[in-house]
Amino acid sequence: MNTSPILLMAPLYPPTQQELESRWTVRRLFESADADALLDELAADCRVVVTTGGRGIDAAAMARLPKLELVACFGVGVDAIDVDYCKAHGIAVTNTPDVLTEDVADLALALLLATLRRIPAGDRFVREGRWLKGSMPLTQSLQGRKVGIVGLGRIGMAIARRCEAFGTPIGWHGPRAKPDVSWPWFDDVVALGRWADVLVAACPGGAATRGLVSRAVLEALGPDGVFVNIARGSVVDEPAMVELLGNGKLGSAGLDVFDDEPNVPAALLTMENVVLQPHVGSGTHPTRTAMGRLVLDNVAAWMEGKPLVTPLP
Ligand code: 8YV
Repeated sequence: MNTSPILLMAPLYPPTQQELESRWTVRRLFESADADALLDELAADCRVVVTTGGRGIDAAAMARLPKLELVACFGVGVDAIDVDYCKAHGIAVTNTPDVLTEDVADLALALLLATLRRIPAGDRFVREGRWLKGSMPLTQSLQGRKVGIVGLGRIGMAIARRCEAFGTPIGWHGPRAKPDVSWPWFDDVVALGRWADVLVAACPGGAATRGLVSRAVLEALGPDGVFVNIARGSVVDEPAMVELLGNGKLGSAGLDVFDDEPNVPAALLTMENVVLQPHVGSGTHPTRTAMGRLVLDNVAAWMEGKPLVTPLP
């Protein structure tokens, strides 16, 4: 049995963390008063790091752990992990694909409908007794609107399937066309923004997609356009988005992710045309349980010298 201590970078879903800590020796970096000292102490024998999609781990920290062999991520997005460093140093990375796809896609549609139909505003309207004095102003509709999806991976596909059920035309952008997908592919995101009435970001984060939903894309989406982001805050030019939402050049937005979480640009907090969520796409008990199971199974596989369950290719 391998007794290598595990470095835990951030708190996990509590039942997952509890099981991790009951099965192996776990050191919590996030509670350590002296992170440098902990890294020094673990340098000689730490072979496994467990982290979250948000926290990740950078090259500087990994360089302090020369025996590192596995980074197990609680989350599908690995943009906060320096994967290039891992590749160069033979460190395996695992993530939690598939198990969160449907919940994240559900939240994308929930945000889309909540934004178009002003559901949080309607809720406030009832609670504050304003209905007793008159009707709520009418809203936009999803019907008859074209949905553009940026990133047609597992989550993007699940969003597209849901949109088909709503009867909306679908277009998409990704790095390359897919022969088995019949929805129109746009090689240019600005062209997709011009075509679409609603744009949903569902692509991975990281350097390759930073600012992909640019000012020009948002301007193309226009004053009646809706932007939904369940991907990463980094994929959109956030300052431009805030400015355009404020001056009416972009209609509205439903946002689950931000560039500097948990900090949200202050201007968004007072906008009526925005629906905000605290990065909860995968935040349901069943999905977090399944994500935790994958993390635990990957760590167990590594500890027992077996093939990893969900390694990055
Ligand atoms: C989580 C996520 O919020 O899977 C991802 O990439 O962004 C989310 O599921 C996060 O990783 C959990 O800490």
